[in-house]
Amino acid sequence: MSAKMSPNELKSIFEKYAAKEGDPNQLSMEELRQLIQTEFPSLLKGPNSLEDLFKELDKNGDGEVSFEEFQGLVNKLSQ
Ligand SMILES: [Ca+2]
Ligand SMILES: [Ca+2]
Repeated sequence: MSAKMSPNELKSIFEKYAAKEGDPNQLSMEELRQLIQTEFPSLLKGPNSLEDLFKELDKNGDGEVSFEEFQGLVNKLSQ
């Protein structure tokens, strides 16, 4: 596996955006949008829409993305 980011970098990015609104430990759709557009804009250039990405990351379907769920993004980044 060749993730470009260390777990610490990923964690600090997650916390920066997750704290913007609502639960500071969960990313809402809007927070994820800001995170992706700012940090990983290349993820939205392919066939994936933000909604597809959000649904894919939100494994338990509660409408928010936890840090554990967010780590699924690492797999996409290393593809
Ligand atoms: Ca939040
Ligand atoms: Ca979730």
